[in-house]
Amino acid sequence: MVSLATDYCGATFPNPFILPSGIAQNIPEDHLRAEAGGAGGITAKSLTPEPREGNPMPRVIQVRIDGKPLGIMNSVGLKGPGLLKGIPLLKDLIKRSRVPVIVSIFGASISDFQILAEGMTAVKPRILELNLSCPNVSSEFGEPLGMGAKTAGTVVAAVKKIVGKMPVIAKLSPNYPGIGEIARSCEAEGADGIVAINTVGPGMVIDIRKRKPVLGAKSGGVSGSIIKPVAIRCVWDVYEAVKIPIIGMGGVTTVEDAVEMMMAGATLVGVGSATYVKGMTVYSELAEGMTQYLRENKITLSELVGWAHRA
Ligand code: RRO
Repeated sequence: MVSLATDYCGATFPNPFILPSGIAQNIPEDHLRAEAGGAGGITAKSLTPEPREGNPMPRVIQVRIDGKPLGIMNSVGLKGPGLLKGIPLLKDLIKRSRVPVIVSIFGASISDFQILAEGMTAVKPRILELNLSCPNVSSEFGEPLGMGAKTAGTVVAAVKKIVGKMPVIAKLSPNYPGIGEIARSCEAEGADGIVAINTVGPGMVIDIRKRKPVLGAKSGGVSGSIIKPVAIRCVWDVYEAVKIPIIGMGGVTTVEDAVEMMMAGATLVGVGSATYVKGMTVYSELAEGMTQYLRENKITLSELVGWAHRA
């Protein structure tokens, strides 16, 4: 019998298709809509130490190329309730969700991550994601934190010291040539998994009638179908570099995309931008399609993971 159940960092996901961080905004309502649509797991929007208003509107736009809707751009700017208000909301989300919840945190400095990690010892998520790669805000050093291998590893080590046995995974950026090297430094400092990739860019779209950029913040992270080849290559590189399991994401819309992502090395597959095009039921659609694919090809999900590396 075909099974889609997937173990990742000690948690069992009923299927490998999960909501990435940042797609759902309000905790818990928006997140639970993904579960209702069939998501096998949910990642909460990255939490920051202080509340944040986010960037000027519009923050999320569709990218059309040759008239076709091939991508999304966002410059949300980490809108969110901050740590104090976020803790009870996340506890409520974990209590109400029937699938594993991954909680995500973002800091602009090592000390921010330490403060957030302290808070997470009260929330007790199954898995803690460190967002080391938001393209829309800069660290105290003026660049996205985690761009360098050394910084990424230092953050992982600092957080692991605080959260003990809680599995910690690092979300990495494609906007740097050495994603494998960064993943390796995270693994060396105790990371239990890698998430690849965050959005590409930042990019920009200009409205030629208004003669100005469309996004309120002018530029933003690019996601959706147009970034899939970059995501596949990054997941490939990470798989070659580390032994810890990978959550692969970036442009997955169809079962074929998901199979490709798993063959590159992903154990779980994040599906985000596709929800803007297909709605939240994209998760159950993918689960049904994957069941059929596995049956027709007489293979298991775990055999798919990294297949292209062994071919
Ligand atoms: O909130 C955002 O603008 C954002 C985040 Br935290 C991120 O990690 N990736 C992204 O594209 N946008």
